[in-house]
Amino acid sequence: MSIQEDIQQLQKELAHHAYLYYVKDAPIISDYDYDVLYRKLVELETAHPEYIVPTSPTQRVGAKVEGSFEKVVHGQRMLSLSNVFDDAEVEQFGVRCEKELGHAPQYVVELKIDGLAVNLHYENGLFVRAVTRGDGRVGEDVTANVKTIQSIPLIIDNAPPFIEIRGEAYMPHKEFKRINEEREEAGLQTFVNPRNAAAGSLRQQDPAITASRNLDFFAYAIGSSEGSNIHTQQELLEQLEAFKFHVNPHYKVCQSIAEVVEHIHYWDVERHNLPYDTDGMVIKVNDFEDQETLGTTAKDPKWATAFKYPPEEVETIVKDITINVGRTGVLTPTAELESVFVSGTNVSRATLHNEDFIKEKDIRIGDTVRIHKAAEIIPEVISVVVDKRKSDSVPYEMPNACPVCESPTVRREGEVAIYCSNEHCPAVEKEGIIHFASRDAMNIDGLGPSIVEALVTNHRIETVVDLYHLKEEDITSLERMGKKSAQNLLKAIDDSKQRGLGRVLFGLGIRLIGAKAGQTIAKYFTSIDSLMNATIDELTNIDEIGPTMAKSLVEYFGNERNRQLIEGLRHAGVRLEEEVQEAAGNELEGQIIVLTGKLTSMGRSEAGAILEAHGAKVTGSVSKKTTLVIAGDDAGSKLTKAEQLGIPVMDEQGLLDLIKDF
Ligand code: 1X8
Repeated sequence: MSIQEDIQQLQKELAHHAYLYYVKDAPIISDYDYDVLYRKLVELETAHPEYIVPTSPTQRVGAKVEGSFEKVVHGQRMLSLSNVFDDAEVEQFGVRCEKELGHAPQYVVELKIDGLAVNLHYENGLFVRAVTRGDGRVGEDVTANVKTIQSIPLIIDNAPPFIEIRGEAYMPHKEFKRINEEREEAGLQTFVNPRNAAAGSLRQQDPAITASRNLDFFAYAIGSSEGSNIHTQQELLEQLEAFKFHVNPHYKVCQSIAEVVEHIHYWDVERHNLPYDTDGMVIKVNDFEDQETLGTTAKDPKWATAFKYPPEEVETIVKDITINVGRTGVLTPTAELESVFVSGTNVSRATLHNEDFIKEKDIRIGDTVRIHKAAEIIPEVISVVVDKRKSDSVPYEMPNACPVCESPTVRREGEVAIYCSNEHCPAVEKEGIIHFASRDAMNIDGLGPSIVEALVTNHRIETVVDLYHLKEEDITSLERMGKKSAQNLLKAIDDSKQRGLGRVLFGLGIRLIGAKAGQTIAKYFTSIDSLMNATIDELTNIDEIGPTMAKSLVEYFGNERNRQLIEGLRHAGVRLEEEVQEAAGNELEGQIIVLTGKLTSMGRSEAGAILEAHGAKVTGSVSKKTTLVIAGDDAGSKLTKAEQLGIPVMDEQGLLDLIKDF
């Protein structure tokens, strides 16, 4: 096989595995094996960029786009749907269809997904464009962002020359929860519901951000299409499945309007168990000829309608507003509610997020409020029933003092969160220790929140360093802790000393430094000493570390108390280095290299492939992120730029020395 065929084969293979994973939810290879294949394709494409095609699996996340989204006219108008709200209205819809058709039609009933309608354009089977619904006639070009949705095929087989595929882009509950937790922790405004989160994600300038939001897409309609021979909505859904789109499996072909009503009742209950939001059911006349006969009004088709489930909202009373102080020192207000039953469970608390949320809705203690569940799981206050407010009620004010240590609270510029100003706040220390011991950090088995709480309250520990000086009797003196449990816990604490720098960095709870960033930084610097003295510029040299993360690290290590904490850990025997994986490979791991000028012993693309294969990233232009420039003969402006920026430069002999062992 030629290189080009190799590349095409890999592109196809990876697309197929992505389909099995993201659409069928039935992968046949491990994530690891997928990564190996992916990496192989990246290597080959880097060495032979002439064979990179826009539909390659490596091309899902493109570069940042500047400016606003371009307007695009839809090939065929994206219609809205009329609504029905109860069984009688569904039956009336059926009666009208039957009367106008002169016979009782079949119906297809589908879930109505609560996301954003998107129109995908395919030319000769290749994904070329994605457009939002907009006003139905003109939408916005969101191609770069939609392309990051892994379940959308970039190539469809046996497609007509041009086809529009319509469906709903949405955010699954799990992602919504994860993203909001991250945002809350970082002091950022959280998303109100998955729909808003999906909308925000599709309107990003940087597709890498959209990619990190893990949106999904259900296809349910075809717009313009040349030469189609589909006759029913059922066949259409089957065609979409054959094109390898994610089609919602919970549709039903119904023989009568009574069956439609029954299906709607079934999903009224069952929809609360789905991992994404639905806001109703869509009823469509199945046969396209019947659809044609029924026609379309100015706004919406007469052959379809949407049954809207009433939003599940209940009233209850805010008995109190309590404040929790988290690991980062953020004060989070919670409404303590008169317990009520909503969407399947009893609810007695709801997060109020932050000061702005409370102010905007003017939520007060004693108020009657309407609540619902966001993403089917998270209780949320929607609004205050002002009519039921007592005359003596007063607006709620966030505390000026930390409820735990009574230090003043502060609100940082550009953030919605209010913080305790005391770095030693016992609440912060306690949450910090719980985080340090958690699975993705130091993974100290048996050291959960309740034991940490007991150890802190009984003054056995104040900081994570104290963990490593605990004695058996410190633990056995706690309630319900016997000798054996104490020994097990001490052993787990001792074992954690060997976890390595990456986990320590995450465990320290440095703002914005997650588990993955911890590992990346540890691999790059390999010891805490070089990291502690790194400048912002040195830190941002790492591909995945942006300026805000770098600033956070520099601030953290600039703090004398944090330095003491690290010395304490070192003294206790905690390993503050990262294992070097393979002596040779490591030299290139994480490096960002630019090749320039003529090489005599090999081509630039061959050299690039070798460097990439050993963990380096090879890029085309010199920037301050570049870590090394390899300059062959007659190197020009790139070499000059490297010298201006003070980036290390190596000649061809240097390169040969570097790769001689590979
Ligand atoms: C909107 C939606 C439709 C479907 C599912 N979810 C939606 N949000 C479907 O047909 N399965 S159709 C539709 C529309 O036409 N406005």
